[in-house]
Amino acid sequence: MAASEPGATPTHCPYCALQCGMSIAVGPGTAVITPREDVPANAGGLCQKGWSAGEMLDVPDRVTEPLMRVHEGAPLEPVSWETALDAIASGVGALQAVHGPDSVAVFGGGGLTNEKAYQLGKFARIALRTSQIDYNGRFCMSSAAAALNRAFGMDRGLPGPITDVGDADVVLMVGGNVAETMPPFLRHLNRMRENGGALIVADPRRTATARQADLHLQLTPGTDLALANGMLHLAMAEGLLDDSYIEARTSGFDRLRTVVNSYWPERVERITGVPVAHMREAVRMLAAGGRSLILTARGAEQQAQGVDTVTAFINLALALGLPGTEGSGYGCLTGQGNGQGGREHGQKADQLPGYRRIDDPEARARVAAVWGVEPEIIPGPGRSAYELLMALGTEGGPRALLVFGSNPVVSAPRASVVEERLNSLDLLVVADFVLSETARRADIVLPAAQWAEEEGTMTNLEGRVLRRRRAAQPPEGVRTDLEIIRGLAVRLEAPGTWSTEPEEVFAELGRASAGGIADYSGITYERIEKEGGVFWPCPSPDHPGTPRPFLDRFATPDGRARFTAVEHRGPEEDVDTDYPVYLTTGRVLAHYQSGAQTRRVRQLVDASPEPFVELHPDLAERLGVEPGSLVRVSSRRGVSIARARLTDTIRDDTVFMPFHWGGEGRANTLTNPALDPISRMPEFKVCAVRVEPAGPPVPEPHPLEGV
Ligand SMILES: Nc1nc2c(c(=O)[nH]1)N[C@H]1C(S)=C(S)[C@@H](COP(=O)(O)OP(=O)(O)OC[C@H]3O[C@@H](n4cnc5c(=O)[nH]c(N)nc54)[C@H](O)[C@@H]3O)O[C@H]1N2
Ligand SMILES: Nc1nc2c(c(=O)[nH]1)N[C@H]1C(S)=C(S)[C@@H](COP(=O)(O)OP(=O)(O)OC[C@H]3O[C@@H](n4cnc5c(=O)[nH]c(N)nc54)[C@H](O)[C@@H]3O)O[C@H]1N2
Ligand code: SF4
Ligand SMILES: [Mo]
Repeated sequence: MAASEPGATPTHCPYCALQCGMSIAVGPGTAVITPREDVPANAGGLCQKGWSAGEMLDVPDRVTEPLMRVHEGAPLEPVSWETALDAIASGVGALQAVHGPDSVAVFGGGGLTNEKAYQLGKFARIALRTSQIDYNGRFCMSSAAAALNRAFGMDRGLPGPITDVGDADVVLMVGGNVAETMPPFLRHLNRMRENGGALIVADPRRTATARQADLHLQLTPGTDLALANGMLHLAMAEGLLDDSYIEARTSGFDRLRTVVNSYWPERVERITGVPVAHMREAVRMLAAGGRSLILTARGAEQQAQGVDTVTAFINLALALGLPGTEGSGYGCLTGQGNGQGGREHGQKADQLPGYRRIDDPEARARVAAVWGVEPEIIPGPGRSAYELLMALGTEGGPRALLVFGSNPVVSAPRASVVEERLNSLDLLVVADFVLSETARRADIVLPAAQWAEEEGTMTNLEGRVLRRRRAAQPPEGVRTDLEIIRGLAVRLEAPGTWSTEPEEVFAELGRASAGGIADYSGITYERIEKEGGVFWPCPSPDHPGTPRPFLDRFATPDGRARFTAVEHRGPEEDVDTDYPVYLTTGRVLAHYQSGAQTRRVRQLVDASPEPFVELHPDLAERLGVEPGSLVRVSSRRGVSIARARLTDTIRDDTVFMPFHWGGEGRANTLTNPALDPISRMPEFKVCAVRVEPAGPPVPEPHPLEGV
């Protein structure tokens, strides 16, 4: 893989799961980024965030030395690494001596490289001996992951290479706004449409993605499950099912048929607001296409019925005979840079590396052997992310928390209570590049190296393992996460080896994953380099990798995909007279996640300086809200204030807020933490709010003021 500029290092973007290929040439105070043509995901494209990613490397308020408070309430002040790491080790030791191993918890992130995610999971289990570890992927991929496991026996985001999207005849995108969340993905959709293919989008908003669609299903938030069952009902009624496929490759259809019978079109139209004619047209298009893909993203998944919702779309795909055939199928759009790898190697509460279950005795024995410990010392499953955050500082809950790669003060649901829980801790440690809203509350902050300052691997949304390359040295005083973890493991006298060399850690991860579902044991840095990435599973050095895992059989015990009959339950919190409007939340192009990174990049702040509330002009008129004025949005959890942005692209019963900001415009002050019973995913995408004018139009803020 050649760099596109002499002296530039070929690598991948620090942000989302598309993992666009880019080359970066870092000089004193400058970083020049050029998109790579040789990476299929972006094929020469980048979004605004990718182009400006170099700026993050030397933001003025980058943390470059460890910070600590000498006592509670004191300001964060610089200390040496020795002081900081000793203080963490002794704090952890003291708490665990009195309250047991589970009094210390770990919170990871889907942006961490495979090596770091693996090492963090191992660190929690055998250095801290705690069961209390989970990560922000619980807020992201957990519903799709659980549904994929249930139906196919394996959780691989896309069913094949991303170029399949361009080769498709029809793509149904449910709750995904790739025009803003993965702009170069549009190249694939555009290629499909240039070849005569059609795009269908299901979203309560006519987003930049929906505007490109041939058909837009503008459903009520939280009603996707009913839509899927309704579409399957129509497919049955119109004789569009693939009976021989159902017979040969699936199980459980009969029970599903009974449930879906009651989703007659007019009933579904009433629930979803989508006209029957549109549903019928969508089903006919999907069934007629030679190659049809159904894709879901967070819009359909971040619901308290998210697992069943994804299951309902998988059911539809299976009934039409799509999964496990070349170029067709069901897939979910993974979100974070390493959202896929980050959910495979053991930072999840119930998981060991290789996508193994932590309660499986055989898995424990195998992983223990690689770690050089007795299986008995590996703890059992812990709490899911939101439940973990809620348990902090409570009777029997963790009293210390170590955060690597997340900013839950902005991104967790019902965030004001999350703040209270963090404040009640005896010890909060955050490893980050900057003082995020969460780091600002920490007792100890550890300055970590960034994407372009270290080596590692990322597994993109296709399931392709890629190499992230070092293009610059970290600033003096900054350490890599692997170095930080080692520093702590050694002080805690942990068993096993704690390499700080990513390639060595990757080789160990490979051994620990061998024989598991996500088997990386045949992948090496050299192969990734030579082959332009390797698709897992890849169980041996001579195995070619697996771009399309389900062509011959599904990963279930009998090789068949499983239908599961699912019923629409509706959102946990519906609108009523006190809270008469739906709130949904999501993303804008210029900002990434909690905004900790992108709110520090000038051109991104210029493009999108502040939080806002998107609402329909008719709703604004009913509420007496002027364009550009501040509105107060209240839910049963709290109140947020942000500028009103009027647009007729949103339903008039729904408002939308991006979640990229903390402070008074924080969307997550409002969101409902109702959890999916299986995945424990919070219902970020629908709750009930009241919207009121909060003042006259106000001037636009000064760029970077919101940092
Ligand atoms: N610019 C940008 N890009 C990103 C990120 C970012 O923060 N910023 N984050 C990355 C990550 S981690 C993720 S997970 C992905 C997320 O990528 P997406 O899933 O595309 O992003 P969202 O904006 O969260 O949600 C997508 C759409 O769901 C719609 N929606 C809301 N409620 C519902 C509903 O009930 N049903 C349906 N069908 N749709 C609904 C919203 O209107 C929104 O347009 O993006 C990745 N890329
Ligand atoms: N209302 C609402 N809330 C949501 C969502 C939504 O759609 N609506 N989406 C949810 C989703 S899908 C997600 S993924 C979460 C994400 O939300 P967060 O977990 O808060 O994600 P980030 O903002 O990416 O936080 C990453 C933090 O870690 C730092 N960091 C990045 N890389 C590294 C690293 O390699 N090492 C270390 N030590 N630090 C690092 C960054 O500077 C940043 O402060 O938000 C969820 N919250
Ligand atoms: S689409 Fe995602 S990976 Fe590509 S440049 Fe933008 S943020 Fe980076
Ligand atoms: Mo995400």
